[in-house]
Amino acid sequence: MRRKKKMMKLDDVFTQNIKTCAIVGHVSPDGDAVGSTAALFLYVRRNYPWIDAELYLERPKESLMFLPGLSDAFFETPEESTRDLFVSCDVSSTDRFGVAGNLFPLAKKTFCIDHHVSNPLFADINVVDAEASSCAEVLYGLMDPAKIDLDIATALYTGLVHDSGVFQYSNTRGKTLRVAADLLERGVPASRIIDESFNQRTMRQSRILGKVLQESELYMDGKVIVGSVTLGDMSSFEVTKKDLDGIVSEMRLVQGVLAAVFIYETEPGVFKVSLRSNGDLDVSRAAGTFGGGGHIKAAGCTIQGTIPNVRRMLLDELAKYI
Ligand SMILES: [Mn+2]
Repeated sequence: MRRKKKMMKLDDVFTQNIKTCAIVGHVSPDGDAVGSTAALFLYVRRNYPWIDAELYLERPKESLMFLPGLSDAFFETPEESTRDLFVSCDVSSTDRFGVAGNLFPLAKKTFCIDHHVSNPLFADINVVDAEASSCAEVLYGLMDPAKIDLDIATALYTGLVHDSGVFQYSNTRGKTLRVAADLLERGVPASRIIDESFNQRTMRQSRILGKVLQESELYMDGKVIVGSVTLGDMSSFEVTKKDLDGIVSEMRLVQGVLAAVFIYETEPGVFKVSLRSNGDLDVSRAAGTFGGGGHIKAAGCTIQGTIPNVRRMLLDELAKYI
């Protein structure tokens, strides 16, 4: 007789043997990385009081700093020492840990909670659901519903909202909405989270968005849109790379576009590329060719060169799938 395998829960991992735990999100943390790590951090602190839990993130953008738990987070690289457990949320590979990657090889046990299709299952315990909208959605499934308080619900809801584009991207499934409904019923201030952490832009962010949209160009009979920002642009618009979030999603909305490519310079001659797709085109394949990764419809990579040759390399790669 085959016994039904019991679903793994956080209670199975955070046992009495775990005394120290580092929780880590990905580089340039977005709403899902910040929301899911903050939710897990609070959950561990409040439910496993014998565990010394630490949250490590690169400093999130200001609009996410309202999240409960962040006032106790560390934004700098810790001294190397062993933790009983190292947990990553929303991190697709071991080179994307952000400030506390140095703790990963030293940890006694590692635990990966994620939803990236490209995740190679790098930890001792891996819970990776590529169908989930967000890491927050995966994490919710691991939690005991009775232990989700309003702060934890707020952090989870923020992760859901950001990675699903307020439940509009195609990664939004029935389960995403059922999780959101449950969190809403727990009293999460949903419209405030959506407006203040997702929809609103500073004037500078609006202006750089306008510049990119104004100057972006169509290729391959209008199937690919490409836009870019140099370090020079960033300094003249007085913005940092955190202010460029959401630009590629706006580019994607142009009619007829199958793929949007947004190229921005992070240091002289080094370009981060954000890719978005409409329809079935798999941009994580294109990103993977250049050593990056992500999801089918949202991926990224880093390429060295100049804007014209980075653009050419990406267009040549995308032409193989279009
Ligand atoms: Mn995510």
